Order: sequence, then structure tokens, then C-alpha cells
Amino acid sequence: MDKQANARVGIIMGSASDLPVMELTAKVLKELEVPFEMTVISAHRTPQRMMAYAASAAERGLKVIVAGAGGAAHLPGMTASVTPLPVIGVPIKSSNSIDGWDSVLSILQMPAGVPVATVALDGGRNAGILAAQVVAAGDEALLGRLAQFKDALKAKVMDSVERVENHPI
Ligand code: RP5
Repeated sequence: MDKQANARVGIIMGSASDLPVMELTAKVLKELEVPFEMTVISAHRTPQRMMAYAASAAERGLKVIVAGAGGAAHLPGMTASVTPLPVIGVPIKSSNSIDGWDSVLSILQMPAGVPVATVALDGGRNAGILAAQVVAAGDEALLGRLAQFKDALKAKVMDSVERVENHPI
């Protein structure tokens, strides 16, 4: 398995075709300096690989798993069924998807006792931010970087206020 030293977040996706969305997760984790690993695991095409990954994730030092899949998206839920770690699900509007709804609902509507924290359709970046927030629960320095990240969001909005208020109609 492709392991970055000291990875705290595991990013998995059902197919290489999910990479354009899931690399958004990787990019924001890199921005926030959170070590991660990333690989392809298909719930339907490589079920044993999925079980092995989920079963070993916690003991390998991961703190949270971000799982993205499209269509009949069983990867996040089945991973959550095996690992005690929190799982963040990313529904993907894939080529086999009915407008993304199949993926959204199959990741969101988990049975009692097996939660998956589901982000928006193609929400890879938010999944990365949420994963960093999970890791930050035990990492004061990362918590500080996330506070700066929030400040930057606020500054961007405040920078736009005058422009919008003075926009000629
Ligand atoms: C899902 O089917 C994958 O997560 C992907 O979103 C979708 C299509 O996969 P490919 O046919 O492109 O490999 O399992």
C-alpha cells in the first residue's frame, strides 16, 4: 500500500477516474501540512483489498479515512463498517452516476451505528478540511493553522464587501 511516512489521513477512491475530485482532498491537506496517503480501492472490484485496508488503518497510525466513490458508492460505508476510525464520504458525480444522487444517497443514508460524515457532491476539498479538523483534535499546532485558514476565508469575504456595496447598477 502506498504509505507516506507518518500518514494521519488515508484517502481512498473507488477508481482512478475519481482522482480529479479526490486530489482536492490531498491538496488542502498538503496546504495544512497534514501527512496523508492516497490510493485506489474498489469496494466492488477489490473487496479483499478494502477489508485489509480498513482493518489495518488504525494500527498503522491513521486517524481518519476520506473515501470517495461514485454511482453505487459502497466504499465509504463498507470501510466504516470495519474500522473504528471516523470515515468521511465524498459522493462523486461519476460517468455511471444518475446526476450524483445515487452516490449521495448511498453514502449518506447509513444504518444506525455506522456513521459516515458525508460532504457535498464532489466535495473533495471540504472533506480534506474536515479530516484536518479531526486530526487537529489532538494537535494544537494544526488547530492554529486551521484558525489561520478560517481567518483567510473571512478576509476574502471582507475584501469583497466594499466592491459589492459600491457596484454600479
Ligand atoms: C465507482 O464507479 C468509482 O468510485 C467511480 O466513481 C465509478 C466509475 O468507475 P470507473 O468505471 O471509472 O472505474 O465505483
